[in-house]
Formats: sequence, C-alpha cells, structure tokens
Amino acid sequence: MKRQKKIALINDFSGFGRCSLMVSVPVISAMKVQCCALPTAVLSNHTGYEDFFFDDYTDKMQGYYEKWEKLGLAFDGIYTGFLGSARQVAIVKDFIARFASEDTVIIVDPVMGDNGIRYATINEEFCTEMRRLLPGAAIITPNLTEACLLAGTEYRETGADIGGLTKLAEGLGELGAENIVITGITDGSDICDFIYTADRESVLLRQPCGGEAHAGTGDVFSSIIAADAVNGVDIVASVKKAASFVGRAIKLSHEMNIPTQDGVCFEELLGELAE
Ligand code: PXL
Repeated sequence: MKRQKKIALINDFSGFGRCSLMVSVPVISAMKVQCCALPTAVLSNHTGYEDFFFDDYTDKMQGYYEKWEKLGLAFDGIYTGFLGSARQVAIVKDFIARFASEDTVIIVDPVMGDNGIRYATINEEFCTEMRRLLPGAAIITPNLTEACLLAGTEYRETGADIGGLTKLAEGLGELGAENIVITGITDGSDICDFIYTADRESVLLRQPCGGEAHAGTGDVFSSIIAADAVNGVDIVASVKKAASFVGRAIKLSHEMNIPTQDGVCFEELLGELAE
C-alpha cells in the first residue's frame, strides 16, 4: 500500500496575489502530498503591491507548532519560503530540530528579492541570518538575486554563463546546501534554470521565455520541487517538470491578460500536476 507523504509548509499567507501558501497548498495537494501549514505572517496581498496589511507571526509560531508536537506529527518534508522576520530563522531551525528525522527532506526557498532588489520587508540582517538555514538543506531554490544575496556577492545578470553560475553555486554549497537550483535566469529570449547537484555536477536547462515575469512563480516552482522531493524524484527531472509548468502558466497568464503582480493563473493547469 502506498503511504501518502506529508510536508510542513513554513510560509506566509498572502490573501491576494497568488504566492506563498495560497500557491503551495493547491500545487502540492494536486501532487497528492499532504500539506500542513505553519504561517510566518498574514498579509492582505504580497509586498510587491504598493500597500499591504502585514501581521508578523514571529511570536506566535512556537506556540502553534508546540501543539503539533503534542499531536506527535512527523514530516517527510519541511519546505520553508517567505519568513516574516530575521528572528524566524532561529524559529525555523528549532522547528527542524524538533520535527525532522534522518529521512526528512528539507527544502529551503530563500525568498528575499528579485531583479537585484530585496523585497520590502527584507534587510541586510535578514540575508545574513538566512545563510544559517543552508546547512542541512537537501534542496535550495534561490533565484539569481537571492543566490547573490546569500553568497554575499554583488548582483550581476550572468545569462547562461555556466562557469559563473557554478562558482556562485559552489559558494552556496560551501555554506551547507546539498542540491542548489538557481531559478529564472534570463539569457536573451530564453529563461534558464541552473542545477548544481549534490554530486557537484552543473546542469543548465533552458526554454523560450513565454512572457513577462510574474509574481509568485518561484513559489509554484519550489512547491513542485518540494512535492517531488518527498517522493524521491530525481532533481533534474523535477526541475524540468517545474520549469515547464511555470513556463506554460506564464504563457497562459499572458494570453489571459493577468497583471504580472497578480501572479500566474496556475489554477487553469493544476489538473496536469495530478497526472
Ligand atoms: O513570492 C514571493 C513572496 C512571498 N511572500 C510575500 C512576498 C513575496 C514576493 O514579493 O511579498 C509576502
């Protein structure tokens, strides 16, 4: 009998804008993996909009997951995304110490910025703290901006420069991450994803860019990676699947005139992930 896998999702709840938990829960559920959500913050909409309501959950998280501990919960995967404060890094580490077994896969999406710019709530201290989540992470999924912030190097659009990307990923490997997936690298009219595997092989995947960058695509991408990871899917195959799904979602969102801030209309394609 197949045992259904279970992931703890440590991420914010942004009511509008198709990102974080509002994306991860449907995507991972469609892939038949059970989702258990630990909110890091509650927002009316993501921070890419001019104004947003922001309720930081830093002081509530521990009391919340202590009840999970009382329930005796255990997880096949722990997937972390947007954190509401630098202090939450220590809280997430405590969560991992309490809930991860040897077999638990840790997936860290170090949500910090895009296009060389930090998100509104992310400061320098936060980036420094975030490095502490890399040891023990089986997979990390930074975009190029986040990879540079973690490595402490200046942001530079690398294009498909495998040498430069390998060097960047090596630095993140030295900080403790096992598989490093650098997402959404623009190279001319293509969009590339770079994988620096646990065996320290460099793999670059590319596809034609289907439209303008949309908010929340990193969350769709990492959610697919997380669901596959707990099911033991090979990382390169998983990145191919995630990149293809996100690419099609961007193309469809362009055709359906979805504003870029409002995320991608992944709902239209969700059924495909169940196959
Ligand atoms: O999609 C990344 C993300 C997640 N959560 C919040 C955000 C963003 C990006 O802007 O603001 C709250």
